[in-house]
Amino acid sequence: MIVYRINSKNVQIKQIIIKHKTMTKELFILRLHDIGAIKFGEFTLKSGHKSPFYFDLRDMISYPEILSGIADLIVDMIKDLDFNYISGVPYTALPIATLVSDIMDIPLIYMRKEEKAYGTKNNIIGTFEKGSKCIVIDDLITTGESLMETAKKFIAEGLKVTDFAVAIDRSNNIEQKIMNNACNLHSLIKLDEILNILESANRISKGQSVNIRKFTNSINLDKTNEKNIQNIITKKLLLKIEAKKSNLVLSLDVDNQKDFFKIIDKTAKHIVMLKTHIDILNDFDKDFIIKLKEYALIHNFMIFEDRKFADIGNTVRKQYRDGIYKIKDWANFITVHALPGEGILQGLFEGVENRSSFLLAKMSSKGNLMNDTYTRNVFNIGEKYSKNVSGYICHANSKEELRLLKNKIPKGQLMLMPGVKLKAGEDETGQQYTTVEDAMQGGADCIIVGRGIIEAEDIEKTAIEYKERAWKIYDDARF
Ligand code: BMP
Repeated sequence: MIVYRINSKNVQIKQIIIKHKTMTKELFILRLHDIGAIKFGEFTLKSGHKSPFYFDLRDMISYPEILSGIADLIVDMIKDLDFNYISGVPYTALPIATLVSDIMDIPLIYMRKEEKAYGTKNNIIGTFEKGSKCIVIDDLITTGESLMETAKKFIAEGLKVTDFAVAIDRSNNIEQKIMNNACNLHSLIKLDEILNILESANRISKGQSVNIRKFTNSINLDKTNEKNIQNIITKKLLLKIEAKKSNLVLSLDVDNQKDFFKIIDKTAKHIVMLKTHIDILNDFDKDFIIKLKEYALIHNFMIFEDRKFADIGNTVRKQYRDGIYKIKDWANFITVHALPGEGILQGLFEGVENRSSFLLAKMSSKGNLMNDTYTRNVFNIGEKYSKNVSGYICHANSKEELRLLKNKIPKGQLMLMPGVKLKAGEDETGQQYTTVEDAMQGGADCIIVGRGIIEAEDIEKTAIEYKERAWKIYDDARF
């Protein structure tokens, strides 16, 4: 069979000859079952769940007609997409990608499995031009995490990854929805189709396929219904997000109480949290806290003091409890730098009930020193102290980069994004702004907005606009 493909970069028409064209999806599945690449029984997954089925496509390479057949089917699926390089995730998908590259006459590159430090160039095998587009092929997708991990490495080497092609998608559509926000996922065969094919061919019974469907549904439910969340303050926040249909955190950085409460009057109904920098206020007094707590109660929002603690445990313990602000007494959440190590969380939360924090994982200020390793270490500390850490403050300049961060966040913890405005840009001291859409499509649970709202001509109308634009994406992305 001959198909034609227009390569947008070189504006040339390529003739692609699919040699075999004898492979169909149905035959592919039956052959995988024949060779034991699809198994039924009881298998323990990495997550600890007991699965009634298991896929392992590694042995496919010993069956040339299956391997070249799947390559043909993938070519058929991706022939109209725009990319300059083809890559496969080692090891299983690499031979498939090699055949696809050969059929389409598009260069192959791949990422080393044993990675070197990012940015040294040598992580990618093959030659390529920076800024070009690469499609990544994988044999199986379950959570999408490993594909996103691969994409991140390609992006770090200067390539664009906008499409993934996978042979078997066992994610029951859940992860596709997640991935689609950052990259397009093209799945050749979904779990449902596999079950239908095997059932029609009497390879599995109706009962077996019902059990498998129940199993995948229960796993997906388990992932999304917050069962993982042990931190009760996080649960409270999530309930308020639902109740108020708002992901909006207002950053109320003004220097006097009059302006402060004037702005709250206009926005309280629309926000899920109010973020303070208490030390900005010139006229702070005890009554301020009493009034603030009343507002929070009446309008059902939480209070979040953006203190950014960053000292040794013994010092932050006092800073949190004492001084004129006595932050522990009124702020549901605080922000904390994990830089000093885990002692900071021990000092802050020892003996403290009903309080939680967000760790700064990737700041919005240009040139900040939080590199990938730092961010990863922050997630590790946060995961260990999840009783007192509700999530992370993360910023990225695009939804793709943000999605990569989101995928690293430990289960049950949230991602809050500052540096958000209706339009992307930068202020005069390097604060970077990303749009509401990018923030939410990148997976933010809440957006933190300050000047975008408090400096607006019509504060209430603007707060509603931020709230509605964010909520629409959050709500649509749910299952
Ligand atoms: P604005 O939307 O006006 O730029 O305000 C953002 C708020 O979020 C500020 O209070 C700032 O201190 C805070 N913030 C941030 O901008 N970037 C970060 O990385 C972390 C923050 O807490």
